[in-house]
Amino acid sequence: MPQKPIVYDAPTPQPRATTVEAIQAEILERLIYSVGKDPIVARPHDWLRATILAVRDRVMDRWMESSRETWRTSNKRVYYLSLEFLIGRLMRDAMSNVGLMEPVQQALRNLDVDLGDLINLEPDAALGNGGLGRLAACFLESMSSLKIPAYGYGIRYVHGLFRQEMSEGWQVELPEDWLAHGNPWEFERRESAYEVGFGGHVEPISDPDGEVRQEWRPNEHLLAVAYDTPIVGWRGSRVNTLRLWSAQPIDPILLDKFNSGDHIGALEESAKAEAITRVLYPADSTPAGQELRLRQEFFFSSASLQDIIRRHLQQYGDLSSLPDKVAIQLNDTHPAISVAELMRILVDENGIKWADAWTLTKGTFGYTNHTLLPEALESWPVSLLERLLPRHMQIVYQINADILKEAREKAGFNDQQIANVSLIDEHGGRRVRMGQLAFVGSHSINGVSALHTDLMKQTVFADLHKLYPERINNKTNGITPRRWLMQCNPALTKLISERIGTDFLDDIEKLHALAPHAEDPGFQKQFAAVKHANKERLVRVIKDRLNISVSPDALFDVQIKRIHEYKRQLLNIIHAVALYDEIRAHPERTWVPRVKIFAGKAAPSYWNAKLIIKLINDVARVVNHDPAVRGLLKVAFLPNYNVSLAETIVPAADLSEQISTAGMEASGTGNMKFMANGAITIGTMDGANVEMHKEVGDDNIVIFGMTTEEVAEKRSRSEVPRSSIDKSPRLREALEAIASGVFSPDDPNRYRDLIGGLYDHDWFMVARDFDAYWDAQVEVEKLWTNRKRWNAMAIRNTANVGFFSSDRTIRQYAADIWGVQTA
Ligand code: 26W
Repeated sequence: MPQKPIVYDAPTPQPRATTVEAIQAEILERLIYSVGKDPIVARPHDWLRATILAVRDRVMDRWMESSRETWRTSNKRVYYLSLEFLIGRLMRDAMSNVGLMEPVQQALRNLDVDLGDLINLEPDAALGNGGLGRLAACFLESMSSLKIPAYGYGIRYVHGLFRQEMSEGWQVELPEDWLAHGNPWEFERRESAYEVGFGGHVEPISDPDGEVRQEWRPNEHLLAVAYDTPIVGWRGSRVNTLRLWSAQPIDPILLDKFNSGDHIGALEESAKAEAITRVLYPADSTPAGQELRLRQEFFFSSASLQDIIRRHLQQYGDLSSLPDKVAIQLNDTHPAISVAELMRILVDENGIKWADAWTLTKGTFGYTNHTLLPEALESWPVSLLERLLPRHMQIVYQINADILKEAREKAGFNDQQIANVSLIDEHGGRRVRMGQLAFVGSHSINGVSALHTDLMKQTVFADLHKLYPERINNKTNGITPRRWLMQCNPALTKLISERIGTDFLDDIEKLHALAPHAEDPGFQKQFAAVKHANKERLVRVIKDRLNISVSPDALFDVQIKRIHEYKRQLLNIIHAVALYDEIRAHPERTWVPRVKIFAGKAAPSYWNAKLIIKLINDVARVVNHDPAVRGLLKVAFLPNYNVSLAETIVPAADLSEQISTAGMEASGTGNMKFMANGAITIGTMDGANVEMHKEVGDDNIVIFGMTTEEVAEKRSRSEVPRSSIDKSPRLREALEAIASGVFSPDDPNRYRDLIGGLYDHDWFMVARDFDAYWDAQVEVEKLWTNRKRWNAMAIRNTANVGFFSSDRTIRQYAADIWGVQTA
């Protein structure tokens, strides 16, 4: 059938009514006609599905209108390529952003269903590990809110980040199954499917005009099928698309193979195709280094680029306008192979000259770096690339030849500098460095906090920065205030609205108007009452999940994030042990009651991180049950940290632990979420803490510890850390207690090596920062005891969080990197 021309200014569907009656009727209708359930027997999951479908209907018209508008106006589109999107739950976000919370709640109440119960039933879409994935989710929401025509592209993992359970205090990983009840948010787009190839060989083809071009002939093919999810902006201003790819065999039943009698072979091949999008790699700092991971990276890069090019050609008919109409942001190096794939598409498939293609490529890509940890920088063996992506390997070599020539000619680099900018790492087996590839293929390379960007220029990319001094720029991370303030803390949002009006809902910088109320005793009382109520809620969660009783009047001292040695949960738990010793040694003193709350997952293969979880639980068991402590100190490790748990913990925190070894946390974004919700930060001068300190002022944050320079200096002089332990009896006693098995009588040697590392090299400066940390905690207790002072600080933290909104971050990306307008 010939395609009819599309008329983009045809009227969009009539928006659905948003009255309680209309919503109630539609939830019932959806329950009966879409879910197929009689209301008298419907289960909570059926109601959830029906409600999501009714809410979804109320964003469809805006979704279609948003997409039509981009076609009509020919505005530039932004594509955010990320192997991770840590979305969490979507229903409350969507309802709240289109203003449906109240009518839906009432409609459900009329049907005798509790909205809160349904919200808690929705599975978390945990298609990410941590900060990088959650940032991608916050960015999507901000891009919609700022009316940027944007798409998120990623993978529809069947199993997201593993579910964490505790077995005798050890982390156990269980498969996560977010799709078990189906996913009412997504639309499968069978028509948007692309072939992705692997392996095979490259064939030189002579064109009639004598030109030789290369043609990649893969020997393995599979299908990338699109699944679309609407991403609703604040006040429904715009609805963008998150397009996630699922891998399927080209011929789903492999009929030929099956019919020829090779039943097992047919099934194996189909399972192999689907394996690509089956699970998320659960490591957030060490590259998996496995072929399947590279397949994931290429699979989603290739499908996304094919989709982008198809859309561009459909609208503009020609690729020379690509950088004017398309901006592609690479979220870390995970999609970096896109640089070679776009070159292949331009040169091999569209006959564009190499030099022109390179200009188009650089004009189109931007690359964000999220970590400096040397072990986290991705590289792939040349041999693997040659086998899996032979044409891309050739392209990488050709790009590299051009870069090395420039380095020699333009910059006059010496051999070492040339080796540093090379895309090929020649040490220990030849490997392609994906950071270098992403860098040279992009017109913009950004870090995620001011400090991190400076360090990028000085360390990993020092020589590339010399070669291309205009490219590196900073874009300090942000968080969406919709999810991380308005939705997770409605009571605080209401209180703020009553005090300064509702302007801040649309422009979070307006929270500055709160600052003059910081010392107001009446406002302080209300602010503290909201915090107290949030703490009571968390008290119940701790009781339900851990059977630990804690008082909402205690100081809630919180560290929630991935478990990693550089994040120094170990420093925090050693502090707990030292505090435990002191409380028992000095029962006559007045102690500030404190609850240390931890949550976070460890990479399954990261032994020390898992051991630190066990240590926290071992310390908790002893401390929580020791009558000599009189409940003054409690330790709670909440299992299965995810976005939803964060939404419960963050509003209830008094103290936010951001204590990474200076120079190692690229930015941090949890720190910003706590700040928004009026917690005081205890932190090092690392990542975005540096900018938080600047925004909130020295009096409203507790900073301690070695600076980046001091850490570097100590590491370079292989000084023995033992002296800092010998100098500190408090630290020594705590370490000896842990190492000698006081908390692990069943296995007294369990922590010997972990603690031994602190005496030996102390790479993360746990021992050398301990005394400063202890003193900072004493300072915290002093501030807490002066509750007026504390409350004023808390209010000032909320008042000054505006800078850390992802709306600000996205405005900067839009203006400086993408060249697109924002609302
Ligand atoms: C290849 C294995 C791998 C996977 C993920 C290596 C590294 C990563 C990420 C880059 C880790 C990550 O999530 N980084 C975090 O990114 C956040 C958003 O920019 C920052 O706030 C955190 O400081 C940074 O650790």
